[in-house]
Amino acid sequence: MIWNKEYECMDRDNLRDLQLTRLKEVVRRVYERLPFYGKKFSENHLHPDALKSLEDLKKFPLTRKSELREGYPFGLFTAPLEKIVEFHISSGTTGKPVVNGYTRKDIQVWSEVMARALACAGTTSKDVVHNAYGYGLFTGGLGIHYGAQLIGAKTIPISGGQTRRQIMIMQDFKSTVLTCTPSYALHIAEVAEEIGVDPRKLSLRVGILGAEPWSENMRKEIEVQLGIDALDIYGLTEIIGPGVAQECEAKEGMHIFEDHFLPEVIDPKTGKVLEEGEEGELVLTTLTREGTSLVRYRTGDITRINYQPCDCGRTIARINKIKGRVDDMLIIRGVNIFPSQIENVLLQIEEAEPHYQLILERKRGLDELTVELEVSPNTFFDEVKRVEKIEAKIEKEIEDALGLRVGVRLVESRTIERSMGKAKRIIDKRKSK
Ligand code: DLL
Repeated sequence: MIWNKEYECMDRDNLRDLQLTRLKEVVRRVYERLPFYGKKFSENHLHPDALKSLEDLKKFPLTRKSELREGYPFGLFTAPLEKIVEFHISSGTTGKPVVNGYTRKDIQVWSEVMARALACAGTTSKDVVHNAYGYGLFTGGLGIHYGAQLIGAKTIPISGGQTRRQIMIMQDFKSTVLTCTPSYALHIAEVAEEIGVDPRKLSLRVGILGAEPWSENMRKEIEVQLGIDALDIYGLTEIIGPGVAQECEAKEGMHIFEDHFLPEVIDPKTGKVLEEGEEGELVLTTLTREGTSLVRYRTGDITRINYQPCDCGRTIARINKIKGRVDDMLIIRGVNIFPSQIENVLLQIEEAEPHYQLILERKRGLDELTVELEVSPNTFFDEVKRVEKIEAKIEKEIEDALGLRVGVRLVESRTIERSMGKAKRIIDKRKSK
C-alpha cells in the first residue's frame, strides 16, 4: 500500500526541483538562525546564495554530532522556542545529550512519514499495531504512535518490557503488526515458547523492526520464529526519529522519504561524496523540519544508495540495510569488521541460537575478539569434547567467511542478557585496562 503516491512515486525530475526549492530555504534558515552554521559557512567562504543546484550542496560543510551537543539544551532550534511543542533527547553515552525540538508542523511531518512507513509494510486502518518500542524521550514509541494514529489503525501503546503480559495482550487483542527492535522481537518469540504459546499462531502478520543493526540471517530467524514478514525501519533522533526510511514488501532496501530528507553517501575518511551503489557513511539534510533543521548531518551509519525504481512502484531512492555504525567498526589485527557481519555468519550455524555478544580484550598488546554465543538448550555442556568441537567449527566458519580469527565460547541458554530495546552486542574490555 502506498500512503502518498504523489510524493512516493513522483517523477524524479520533479522531485529534484522540489528538493532544490526546499534545500535553498533550509540552507538559508540554518545560516541565519544558527551561529555555528554561519561561522562554518563563512570559514568556507560560502553564502546560501552559492547553492544554485543540488550538486552545489557538496561544497557545504558537513555537520557532526559533537557540534550538536554544544547547543544543549536549546541552542539548536531553527524555530522560536515558543513554537516548539515536543522534545526528544538522545541518550548518547559520551558528553551531553542531543536535543531535537519539534514544532506542530514537524509533528505533522513525522506523522506523515511514519504513516508512509507503516503503509509501506501493508498497515491499514484494520490493523492492530502492537507498539513495543519504548515511549518517552526515545523516538521509537511516539513516532510509530503518530503514524498509526494518522492511518487510523488500532494502536496498543504497550512500550517495552513485561514480555509475558505483551504476549497475553497480543493473543487477546489479535495484534497484527508488531513494532519493536529486532532483538526484542526474538525475545518475545522466546518467552512465548516458554509459556507454552506458539508464536506462529498469534495473529501477527508483519514486524516493523529497527533502531539497531540486524543481518539478513537475523531477518530469516525472526520470520521463522514468529511466522511474520520482518521489515526494516530506519531513523535517528537528530533528523526526526523513525520514519526516515522504510522497507517495502519487496525487501530490497529501505525507501527514503526524499521529499523530506535529502540523502548523500560519503567516504567517512575523506568526506568525498560517493557514487550510487558505493558503500559509505549516510549524510542527511532535513528539507522540511522547522524546529531542528540540519544540513549535511553525518549519521555515522554505513550503507549504499540505490536510485532505481522499485517493483512496488515507488520512485524514491532506497538505502541498503545498515551494516553498522562507523564507531562500531572493529579492527582486529588489520581486518575491518562490523558486528552485523559476524551475526550473519553465526546464524547460518545449526547449533547457534540468535543470542550473542562480542567481547573485545587486549592481550599482550594485541586486540582479541571472543564471540560468546548461546547454543540450543539441548546441547549438553558436560560433554566437553563436543562443546570444543562446535566452538572450533564456528571459529572456522567465521575465518572462512570473513578472514578473521576469533575465539568462540559457547554459553548456556539464557546466559546473555535480553534487551527490551537496542541490544548491546559489543563488550569492550580494552578501555578499562
Ligand atoms: O533508533 C530511531 C528509531 C526508532 C529507528 C525506532 C527505527 C525504529 P536513535 O535512538 O537516535 O533513534 O538511534 C539512531 O540507531 O543512527 C543507527 O545507528 C541506529 N539505527 C536506527 N535504525 C536502524 C536500522 C532511533 N534499521 C541510530 N538499522 C542510527 C540499523 C539503525 N541501525
